Amino acid sequence: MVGSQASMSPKRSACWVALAPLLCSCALALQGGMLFPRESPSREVKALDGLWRFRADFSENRLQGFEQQWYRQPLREVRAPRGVPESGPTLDMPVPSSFNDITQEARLRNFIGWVWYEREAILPQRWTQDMDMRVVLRINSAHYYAVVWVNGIHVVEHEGGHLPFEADISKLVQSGPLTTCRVTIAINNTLTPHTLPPGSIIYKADTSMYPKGYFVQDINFDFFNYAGLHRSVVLYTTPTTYIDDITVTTNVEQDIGLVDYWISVKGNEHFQLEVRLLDEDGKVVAQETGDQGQLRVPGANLWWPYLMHDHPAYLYSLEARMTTAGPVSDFYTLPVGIRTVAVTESKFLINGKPFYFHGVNKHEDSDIRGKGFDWPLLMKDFNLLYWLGANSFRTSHYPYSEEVLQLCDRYGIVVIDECPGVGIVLPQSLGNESLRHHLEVMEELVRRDKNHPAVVMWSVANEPSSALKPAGYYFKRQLVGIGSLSTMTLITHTKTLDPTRPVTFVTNTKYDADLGAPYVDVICVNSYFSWYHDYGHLEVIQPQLKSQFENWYKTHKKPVIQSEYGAEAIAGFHEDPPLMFSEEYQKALLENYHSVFDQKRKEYMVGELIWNFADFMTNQTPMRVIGNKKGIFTRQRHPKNVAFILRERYWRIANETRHHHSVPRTQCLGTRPFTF
Ligand code: GCB
Repeated sequence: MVGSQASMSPKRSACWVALAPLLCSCALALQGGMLFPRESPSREVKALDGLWRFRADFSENRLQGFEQQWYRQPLREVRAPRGVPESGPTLDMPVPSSFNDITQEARLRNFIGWVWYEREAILPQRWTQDMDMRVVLRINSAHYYAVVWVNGIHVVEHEGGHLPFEADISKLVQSGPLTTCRVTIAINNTLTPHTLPPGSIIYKADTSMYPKGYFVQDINFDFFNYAGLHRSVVLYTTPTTYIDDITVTTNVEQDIGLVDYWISVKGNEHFQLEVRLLDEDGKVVAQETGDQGQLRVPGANLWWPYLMHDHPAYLYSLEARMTTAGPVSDFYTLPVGIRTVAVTESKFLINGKPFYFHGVNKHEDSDIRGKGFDWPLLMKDFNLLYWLGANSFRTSHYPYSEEVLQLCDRYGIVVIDECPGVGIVLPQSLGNESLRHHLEVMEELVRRDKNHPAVVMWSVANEPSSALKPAGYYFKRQLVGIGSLSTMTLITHTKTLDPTRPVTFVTNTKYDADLGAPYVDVICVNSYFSWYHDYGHLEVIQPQLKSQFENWYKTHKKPVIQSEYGAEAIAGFHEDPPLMFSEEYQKALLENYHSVFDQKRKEYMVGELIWNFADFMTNQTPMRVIGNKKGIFTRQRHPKNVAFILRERYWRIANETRHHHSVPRTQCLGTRPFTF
């Protein structure tokens, strides 16, 4: 890669500087909610999916787009001033999708720096004329740093590639006789030691070996750094007085389901709120008024995980109706699952019953689309999870799209919701600057996902260098200096944001060296015996795995999840006796793990999550053959032999642990009315 730097625009650095005091004080309360844009009698949604104009800024400093203000006029009309070379024509780029694998250009696949997306949106007339209407632009995922303009006016910036952000653009679109608006989004995929995930730009200054200005993006995580608009960009409307956020927590007292709710309304202090809870037949089972309260549901149908109950994933609908003295009213409907989560010294409990995670780790990853959201892929994956008898997954190693979590709620797939804290290995990535950003990301994640019954635990990181001295402070749980938010570190902060769910991070540090483990609720351990060490020696797995479990449990007296284990197999490679990379080796490795799991799950082991659900793309390295091949399915979702082993196992475990409860109804999944 040639270029003097991949750095952000001057504007971008200015933005980070401006954020510093705010983040320093850790007064992180985000402004406003982030309710998923849903249609209702008072709200319209318009997705801007499809082809966008796209231009990567290949200029040496990557700043030509800012210097020439590409946002000021339609991208296709940009004419470089005399003497300055054109940065190239625009391409048609699909949204949602990563841009990397769409063209045949190697330099675009590996591009580091700013890329520009642009499209026009046609606005219904009432959106531009009705002054009682808000028009909001929402970007569901732009990886990694994004700057957004509407009709050439800067409206919002956002750091972080996996969580949504919004701008109220009502004033812009209601200020003249407009029927269209032009949305321009500049996105920079550069990762630094303080981004999440972190990375470093390495400049190769030796001109005898590299072209002038050569640099590469170094990363410490094992998946390709796909970039672009990975999820939908939408425009949606609300009334000017509107339901801004809803928080729901649930509990159960005997057979009474308790739904506590808090609703925040913006735009006017004078409003009335009516809240109704409807069952799956549309019958009102509880109602309340006011912006907070408790809905009581006698004989409640609880939300149970898949395979734990005859009618898993029961969802109620919470309908909030806000009215004002004037003509304005707003309606929002939120799916609600009533369930409890608790952790004891050796158990993970859902609705008071022991829950065993038999599931997978996933990635948002597929051919051509990269990390782009895709409904057919998503449905295929859920069908495979059901086929497999998997009841859970971890969103390794970043928050997945909201549609994924909505399907988990609806299908009863339990989720460990992980933030993008992966590859935190350099000491500077455990410093205050990184911590501040990490706290903010957790705040954005909890704000987005707090109401999903499927989400039962937060994971604040994957395999950080938790033996390094600063890790103790970074992950800490206690409040140092009462009353001062600024002293809350990662786990405390997350627990304060959401006191209803356990918090963990996933470790590969030794049990007696891990400085973060004392603060987690559940120990999640990754290990690759007979793969990354003792290669080829399957016979070491059982003794090593036994000591792993015994040491962790003895030290911490907390339930343990095997959060990753696995082996690479290239589909169709066969060897007997088993050799590494053959399907037989993958199978034998798993069987050795399983025999230890079967002993330990009688004690304090509460889950096993295979690495990985499917093969996925990584950076090119001598360790990877066109990506990581530890999938039990190929990247195209074809089963390897081991998928059948796991399927047999998961169904057996499910049948052993299945609970029968008194709710007699049965209903086919997929037949209920389903609104996004
Ligand atoms: C790990 C990481 C995961 C990798 C996996 C592997 O421990 O958490 O991101 O892909 O190992 O296959 O090396």
